[in-house]
Amino acid sequence: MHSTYALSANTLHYLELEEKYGAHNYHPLPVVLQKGKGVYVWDIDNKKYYDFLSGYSAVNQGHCHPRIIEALKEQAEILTLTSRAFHNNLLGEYEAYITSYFGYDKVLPMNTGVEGGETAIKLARRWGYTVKGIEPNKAKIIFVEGNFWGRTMAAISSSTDPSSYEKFGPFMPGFEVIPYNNLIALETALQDQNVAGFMFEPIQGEAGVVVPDDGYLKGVRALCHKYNVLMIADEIQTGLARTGKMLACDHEEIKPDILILGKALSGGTLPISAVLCNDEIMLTIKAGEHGSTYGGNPLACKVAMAALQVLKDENMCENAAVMGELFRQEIGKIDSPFISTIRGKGLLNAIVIKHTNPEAAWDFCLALKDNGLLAKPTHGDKIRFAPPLNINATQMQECVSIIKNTLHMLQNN
Ligand code: IF1
Repeated sequence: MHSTYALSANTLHYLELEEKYGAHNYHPLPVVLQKGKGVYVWDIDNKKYYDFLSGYSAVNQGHCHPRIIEALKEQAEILTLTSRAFHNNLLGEYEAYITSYFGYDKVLPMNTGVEGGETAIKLARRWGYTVKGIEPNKAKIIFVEGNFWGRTMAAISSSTDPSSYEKFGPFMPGFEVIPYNNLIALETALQDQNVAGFMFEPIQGEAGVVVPDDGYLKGVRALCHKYNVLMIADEIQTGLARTGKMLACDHEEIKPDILILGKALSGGTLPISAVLCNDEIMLTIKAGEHGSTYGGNPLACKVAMAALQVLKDENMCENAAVMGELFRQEIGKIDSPFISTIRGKGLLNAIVIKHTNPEAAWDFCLALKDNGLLAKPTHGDKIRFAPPLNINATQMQECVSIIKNTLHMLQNN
């Protein structure tokens, strides 16, 4: 099947601008968005779509959530950035708020998700040397195959995806990669006394929404305790109500030693990330040893508190759980030879497309776009379905119909 629609001249104009003046480091769907509200976005020709990507889970609260935008606007007119050379009147308030929200002694505020990951690794290495007693420069961090935590040199050094790391070497030493969802491999790796931390996503996002077996998280928790290794959970994508619980780790009632948050911490308004842990770990980094110009700025502090409060006040965990169940149930009922799998938790879901044409998932997303729903394929055959968490049942049923009808088109071509 191939797409039969034509792009508007207006759309082509924006595509050409980016093509000519921007780096070619992305391959977006050919849709140019100009407005968003809740679960909807509009393109430059005013066509309305359901957003089933939610900015890779950065807009869990929905586009331009009024309370988050109000916090942003209000604080933008008062004070936006002081740097950490001075104190500001919102940092302490935010730190108290977020640590009590998640139950940790302390927080270290950063900006992008990948900086959160970098920070977690620095904390684990420092803890390894100063608390666990690892010999200088011997600390190891264990990762899992299929991990994704960003684009910095450290992040790609742990990657098993050639499109992330190829021709960017040399890489960061002290990293080891083991299979995901495999507690035997983890136990073997943790026996090495030089291991300081195990960093992983409770559900793998980029890998195509890979949900580990029940009991994996509990098993990881127990093994990390047994071998005195820090359990580092990257909840940048899975956290903040996305999977139907505030954190994906909550599904197995376990608490990581280091928790990394990002994306929806700002509801999609600006880059805000956070690393949370207890004093034994956090206080190993002293003044002048880590930080960032924008980390903990008053604008971010104000926005993050609003973004977190909205998740609770609007029962987004519960809604994500119920709507996710509905989505998987309804998609599961569709009789199509082109769906080989539907999987996920809460509103972090993916279907795997089975088709002789390797472009089928991409073409399917183009057709979904024409029918008013935006989603993006990953790794060729997987499509992530992750709408904002305030989607309601009527809207979800309409989206299921769009997906169903689009699948029929795929069949007929
Ligand atoms: C891109 C996927 C999502 C992440 C986890 C850290 C980060 C990410 C678990 C880094 C970022 C992104 C970035 C984006 C694509 C994307 C993604 F397709 F790769 F899998 F979300 F689904 N940990 N994920 O998922 O956060 O530094 O970007 O703020 O284009 O690279 P960041």
